[in-house]
Amino acid sequence: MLKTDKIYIAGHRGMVGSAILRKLKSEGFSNFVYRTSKELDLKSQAAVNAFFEAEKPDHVFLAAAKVGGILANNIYRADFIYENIMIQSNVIHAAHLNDVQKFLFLGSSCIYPKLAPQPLREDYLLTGLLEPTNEPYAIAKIAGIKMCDAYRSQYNRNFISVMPTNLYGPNDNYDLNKSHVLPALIRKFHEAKKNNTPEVVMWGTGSPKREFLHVDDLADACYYLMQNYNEAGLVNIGTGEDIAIIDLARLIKKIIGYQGEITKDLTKPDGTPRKLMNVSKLNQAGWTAQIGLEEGIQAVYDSLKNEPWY
Ligand code: GFB
Repeated sequence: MLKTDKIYIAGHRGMVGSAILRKLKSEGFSNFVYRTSKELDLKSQAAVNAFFEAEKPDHVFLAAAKVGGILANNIYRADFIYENIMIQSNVIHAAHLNDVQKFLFLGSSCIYPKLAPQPLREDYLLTGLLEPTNEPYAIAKIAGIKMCDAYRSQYNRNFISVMPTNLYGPNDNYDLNKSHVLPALIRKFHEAKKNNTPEVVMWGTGSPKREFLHVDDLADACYYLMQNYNEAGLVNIGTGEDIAIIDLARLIKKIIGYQGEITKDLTKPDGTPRKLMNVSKLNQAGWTAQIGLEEGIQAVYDSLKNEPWY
C-alpha cells in the first residue's frame, strides 16, 4: 500500500475497524474513505455498488459484520447468516467490479470444526461439523473465504482472508446479552465490586478454553498481511496460547479487585471446547503477537471510565 492509496475500511467504528484505522494512521496513511452504517447500508447491493463507483478505493479492509457472543449467535441465527452474507457478498463483488487492488476479508476462528485437532491449522477448514451455537455465522464466514478465493481464481483478484481468534480491546461491546466473554466478565466484576454484590455469575462450566488477542495486535497483523501476503486460502491470527474460561474469570477478578464469589450458570452453553489457532503460518511470515493477556485486560479496564455502566 502506498501512502497516497485510497483505503476503504468497512466497519471503521467497530472494535476491529477502528483498530485498523488507528494502525494505518500511525503508519502515516491519510487517504481514507469510510461511511457509517446509517450513511451506507452494506446489505444493499445497489448502495454498495454506487459507493464503490463513486469512491474507487485502491485497498479495502472488510471489518464490517454482524458479530456477537455465544448467546447472540445462538438466538439471532437468521440475522447472523443473512446480514453477514449480504454485507460480504456486496462488498467483495463491488471490489471486483471496481478493480480494487487488494482486499482483506476478516473471518473468525469459529469457522473450524467443533472437535478439530488443536491447535487449529488452516487446512482443517471443512473437515468436520461446526459448533451448533454459531454455525450460521461460521457458514457465512466460510462463504466469504471461498468467495475471495473464487474471485482470485476466475478474475485474478488479490483478495486475502484472515482468521482472527477471540478479540478484545477498545470499542468492544459490553452489552451483557450480545457481548463476548472477556468484555462481559470485565463489566460483571466491575459492577459487582461497585455494588457490593456477593457473587458474579459466569456462563457454562468454565472449562472451555479460549485464546484472546488484543485488537491492536490484530490490526498490526492485518497491516502486515495487506503488505506481504498475496495468496489464496486463509491465515490464522492469534497468540498461540489459550486459557480456561474459569481461569480468565479469576484473572479478571484479580485485576478488578473483586472479593466475592464466582458462580456458574449451567443453563448457558459452553460452546466449542477449544479453538486455539495454529499461528505458525503467520509466525513463519514474520509476525508475532506482542500484547500479553493480563496487560491487555488491565489497559482495557483502565480505559472504560466513560462507559455508562462504569
Ligand atoms: O466469548 P463467547 O460468547 O463466544 O463465549 P465463543 C466463550 C465462552 O465463555 C463460552 C463462556 O463457553 C461461554 O459460555 N462465558 C462465561 C461467557 N461467562 C460468559 C458471559 O458472561 N458472556 C459470554 N458471552 N460468554 C464466539 C462465536 O464463540 O466466538 C462467534 O459465537 C465468534 O461467532 C466469536 O466466532 C469469536 O468464543 O464461544
